[in-house]
Amino acid sequence: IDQIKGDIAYKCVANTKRLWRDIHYTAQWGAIPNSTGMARLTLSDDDKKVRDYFVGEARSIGCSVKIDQMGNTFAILPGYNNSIPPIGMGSHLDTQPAGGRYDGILGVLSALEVLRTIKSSGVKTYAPVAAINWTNEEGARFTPGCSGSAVWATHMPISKFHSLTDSSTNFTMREALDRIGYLGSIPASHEVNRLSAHVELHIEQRRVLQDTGRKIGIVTAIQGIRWYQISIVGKRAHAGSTPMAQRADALVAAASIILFVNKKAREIGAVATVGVLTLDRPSSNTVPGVATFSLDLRHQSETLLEDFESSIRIQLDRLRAEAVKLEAARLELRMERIWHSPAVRLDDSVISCIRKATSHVVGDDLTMDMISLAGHDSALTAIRVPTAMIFVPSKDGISHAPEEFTSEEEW
Ligand code: HGY
Ligand code: MN
Ligand code: MN
Ligand code: MN
Repeated sequence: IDQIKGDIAYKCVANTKRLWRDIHYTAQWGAIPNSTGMARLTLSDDDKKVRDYFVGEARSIGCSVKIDQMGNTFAILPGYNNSIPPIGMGSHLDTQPAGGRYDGILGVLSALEVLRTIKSSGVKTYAPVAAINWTNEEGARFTPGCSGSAVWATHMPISKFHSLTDSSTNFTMREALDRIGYLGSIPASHEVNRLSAHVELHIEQRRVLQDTGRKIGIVTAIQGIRWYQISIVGKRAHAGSTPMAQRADALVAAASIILFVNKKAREIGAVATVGVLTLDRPSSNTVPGVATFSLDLRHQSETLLEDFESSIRIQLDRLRAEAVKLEAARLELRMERIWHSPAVRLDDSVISCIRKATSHVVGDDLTMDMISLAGHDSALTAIRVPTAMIFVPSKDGISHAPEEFTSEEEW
């Protein structure tokens, strides 16, 4: 950063016009028609196209490109001393099923723009610098998310993710990677894939910067996330001839858990979301027999999340006990934790680099420290290397929706 502060920063005013063009040019791959929304699910044909664009642009400025077994893609611009692991600037190019044009995408494309700018400024960095696309951050098509960064960080084994199956295509993640040509040979967590540090530029996905009139958020921590799959097996029955007292209605049981979790989250200051709920062969005139739903819990304290999880398990026990009293006497409830992105404090040395650079570029009065309430690949890279994040404002705090917007001025 001293070097960047010293000379690159003066010469390296990124070309935001080119970055803006990249954002809107690449949006063609996965755009939701007649909206600014994106539906570029991981490892889809659209994801392949944007990956190929990223790789092509990186190679055109002299980067070497490495792809590992999770499809994580590292575009590396050599420095003076290439025996040092690269300084990584990463995020993700996959989107939610109805997401926006900036979540993750801005981070990868601005990293590419940094490489282009360093290259065209004629300055050589001491260590190599890499722009990184982490595979499947969103976890919409293959669940859970942050797959690429979790395996890279040795937080979870590759087997956990390669075997995930996409129910709509029946592809495993491994097959989907291979199908689009991004099943690399390098083990993700291998030494050859190491980084010296990781910085991620991301949209804030809240409205604190907007409301306080600041331009840059210096992220000091990321709250913890836990994902669960809850399945309830009751008893399919006729909607007309089954007395209420004899029902083991899986959907009613699910509803009572969802309301319990929502109430508890409000009481303890956590956030809880049920975003997916499916019934087994639903029918208007049949009592639901099987209900399965997702559960996303988040808070800055791992202890509080642990207690929250225990309280839900106790609630499931209560429901089981009540069901025994029902003449139907059958309600199986299962709660499986399928994802854990630990609450992390980010790295002070990387944070101070960002602070130096941002105070130089925008001035201290336009920056502020903040905690990320959204999850990011950086929560995983922080397990393995010094990591920190930079936030830019989100218009009205909207994200994971087509209306997501961040203006060019704010990059
Ligand atoms: O879920 C998250 O917080 C991230 O935006 N995928
Ligand atoms: Mn993101
Ligand atoms: Mn997201
Ligand atoms: Mn009938």
